[in-house]
Amino acid sequence: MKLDPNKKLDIKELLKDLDKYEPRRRGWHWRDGRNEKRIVGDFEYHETSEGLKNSVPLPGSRGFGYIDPQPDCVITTEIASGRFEDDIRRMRMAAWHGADHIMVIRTAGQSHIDSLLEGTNQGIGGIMVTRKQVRASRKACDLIEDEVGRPINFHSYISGVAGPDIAVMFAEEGVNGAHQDPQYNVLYRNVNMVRSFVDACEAKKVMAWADMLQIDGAHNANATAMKAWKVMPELMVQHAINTAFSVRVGIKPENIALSTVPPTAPPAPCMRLDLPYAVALRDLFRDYKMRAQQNTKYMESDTREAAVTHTLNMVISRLTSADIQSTITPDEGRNVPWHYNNIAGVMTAKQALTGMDGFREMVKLDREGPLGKEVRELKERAILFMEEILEVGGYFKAVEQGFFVDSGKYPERNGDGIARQIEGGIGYGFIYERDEDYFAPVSVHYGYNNVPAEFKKASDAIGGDTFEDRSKIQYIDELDENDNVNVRLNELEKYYDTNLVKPEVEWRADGTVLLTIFLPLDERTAEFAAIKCGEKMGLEDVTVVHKQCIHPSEGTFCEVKGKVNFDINIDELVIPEKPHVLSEAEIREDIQNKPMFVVAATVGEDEHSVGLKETLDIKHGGIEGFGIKYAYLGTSCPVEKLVDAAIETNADAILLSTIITHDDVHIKNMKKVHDLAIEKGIRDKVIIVCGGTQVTNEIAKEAGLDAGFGRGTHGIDVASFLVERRREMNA
Ligand code: Z98
Repeated sequence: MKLDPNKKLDIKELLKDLDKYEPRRRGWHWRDGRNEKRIVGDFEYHETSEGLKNSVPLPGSRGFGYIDPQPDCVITTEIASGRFEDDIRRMRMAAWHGADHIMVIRTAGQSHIDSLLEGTNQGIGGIMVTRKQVRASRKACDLIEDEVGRPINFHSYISGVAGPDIAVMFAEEGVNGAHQDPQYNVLYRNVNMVRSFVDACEAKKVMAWADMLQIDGAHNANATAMKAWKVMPELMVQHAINTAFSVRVGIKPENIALSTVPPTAPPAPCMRLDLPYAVALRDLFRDYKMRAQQNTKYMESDTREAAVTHTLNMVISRLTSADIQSTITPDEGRNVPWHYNNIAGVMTAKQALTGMDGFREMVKLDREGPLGKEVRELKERAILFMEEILEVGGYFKAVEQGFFVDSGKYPERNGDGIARQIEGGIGYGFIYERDEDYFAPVSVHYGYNNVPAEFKKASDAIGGDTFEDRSKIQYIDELDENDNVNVRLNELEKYYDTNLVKPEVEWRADGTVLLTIFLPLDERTAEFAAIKCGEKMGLEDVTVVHKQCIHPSEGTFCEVKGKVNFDINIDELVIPEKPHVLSEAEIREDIQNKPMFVVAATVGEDEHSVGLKETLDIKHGGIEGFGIKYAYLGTSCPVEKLVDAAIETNADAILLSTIITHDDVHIKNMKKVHDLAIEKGIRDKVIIVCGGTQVTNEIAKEAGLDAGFGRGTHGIDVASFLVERRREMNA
C-alpha cells in the first residue's frame, strides 16, 4: 500500500491483512541532518534538519518562494479524537505540516485497567490503546513517513496498572516512544506505589530492549498544582527520581527525555520565572533529552492567547536547545481538540522555531545577573527537597507525608500535597516476592530469574518468545460487535470517497462547525444571544466554546460550536475554472526581459480610485511590484483622453476602472474604449482590461475588451494576464 498525495487514506485498505502486518523497525528517530548549515531558498539556516518530500509550508512562505525549512528538533502533536480511524487521518495532516512525533492520548481511565484491551472501541478524550489500534496506527505512520520522506515516531502511554503488558505490546508493535513514570501512577491515578515502581522496572526494561524513547510525567505536577510556579523544585526532584531509576533499569540516557514545562504564562512575568527553571534543569540533567512541553496549566479557551504562550515557551526552547518541541491543540482549554487545531499547534511550533533559527548564536544567557542567582537557588531547593526525602526514609514515606504537588515553594510547605498510602491504591496487594525457583521463560525481564541450567537463555525454554518469534504474537481483532471500527465505517459508508461531504472537526462527517460572532452585549447576555444566533442559523447542539469580553457593555466576542444536519453533494457544485496565474518570479522575469508600460484611469463620471490604485501601486501587491510602469490619469477620465494617452506613450495596455453601474454606464464605457481604440488604429496592438466591483470577465469580453477583473482581484492577477496576453499577441 502506498499513499497518493491526491487521494484520501483508505482506512479499509489499511485494515486489510493487519493481522500479518509487521512494523518496519523499532526505536526512536531524531531528525536527520541536524547540526549543519543549510541553504533553503534565499536563506542560510543554522538550526534545521533535512527537508520534506511532501509538506504544507507556512502561509507566509508565499513571499519566500514557498520554502518549508524544518527545524532541527522533533515536533510533537497530541491527538485525542477518540476514534482511531480519524486519528490516522489527522496524523497524516500533522506530518505534512512538520510533526514527526505523533502521540495518541488514551481514553479516560485506561490507567486503571489491569490488562490489555483489544479491539477498536471508541474512547473518551482519546482512543482505547489496543494492539489493533497501535498496529493500524503504526502501519499508517509507515505509509505517511514514506509520503513525507521523514521517519515518524509513534507514541503513547505506558502508565497505569497494565504498564508492563502495554510495554511488551508496544515493543512488539514497533511503538517508538512512550511516557513511563511510576510517580504519575502514584500521584495522579492512585495506583499503589509499590506496585507502580515494581511494574516500572519491568516496563522500563522492555522499553530499553525496544530502544523506545521514554518521557516522564513531571509536567503533570505543573498542570495539577494550585500555583504551578511553586512546584519548580519538585519538578526537578520528579525528573531526578525517574531518570535515575530508568538508568538503573538499563535505559540509555539518550533515550530518556524529561517532560519539561515552563511553569507559568502571561500575565505572570513568565520569562523571569521559566527561563531560570529551564536553565537549572539543563544544568542538572545534561545527559538527558529535553522534551519541551507546552504550558497547559494556564490555557483557557482563547486560541490566540495559547499561541502566544506557546511561542514564549519556544523562546525558551530555542535558548536552551530543546530536543523535542511539544504542541498541544491551542484550544485544549475548551476541550475541543480538533483536526485543524492540532495543525495550528504544529504550525506555531514550526513558525516560531524557524523564526528563531540561530537565535542562540546572537544572544547569550547572562549568568552573572539575576538568571544565575535564580538558577542556583532552584537547584539548591531541589537538592534540599531530595535530602529531606532521604531523611524521612525514602520516596514512599515522602509520598505518604504529602511531599508532592504541594503548593508551597520548597522548603515552604502548604500541607495541600497529594498524599498516598503504601497500603492502598489501585493494585494494592498483588506484589509477591519471587521464590528461589522463580523462572520466567522470557528474553527480556527485570531482576531475579532462575534459568534452568539446560537453557542458554530463559526464553529457550519455550523455543523463543514473541520478541524473538513474531508468529507467537496473539492478534485479537474485535471483541465488541457493536462498538468497533467496522461498524463505524459502515455507518458512515456514504461519506467514504463518495460525492457526499459534511463539515467535520474531529470525526468524519461529524457535522460540527464553528462560528465567530461579535455581539454588542455584555458577556452573559452575549453567550445566550450567540446560542440563539446559532440556532436561528439552523445549527443543532449549539454551545459557546469561547467568549471574550471586548468591553463590559459594548460587546463580546463569541465562538459558537454547532452541528449541521445536511450533506453537500460535490457533484452539484458549480465551480468556475480556477483562474490561471503565473508565478511572481515568472512575471518579474518577463517584465525584466521586455519592459511593459500601461495607462490607467477611472473612466466616465466615476470618482472611485481605490481599487485601481491598489491594483497599480506597489504597496499592496499592485502591478508596479512586478516591474510594470504606469501612467495614472486619475478619476472621471474621459475615454478619449485615456486612448490618446495610450497612443502617445505607446502603451502595451489600457487599464480602465469603473464602479458605477447606473444605466449600464460601466458597459457603455468599456465598449467606448474598445471602439475608440479600433477607430484610432491601435486595438490590435494594445491590451484593454477593465476592473471594478461589478465587472466580470464575461461582461468585459462581451464589450470587446481582453479581460475583466471583479471583486477580490489582486495585482498579480492583472500582471499575470497582461504578460500572457502580450505573449499571445506576439506569438
Ligand atoms: C502529555 N499533554 O503527554 P492515562 N502517563 C503520563 C501522562 O502524562 C499521561 C498519561 C500517562 C500530556 C498528555 N498526559 C496528558 C506520564 C497524560 C495518560 O490513561 O490518562 O492515565 O494516561 O504531554
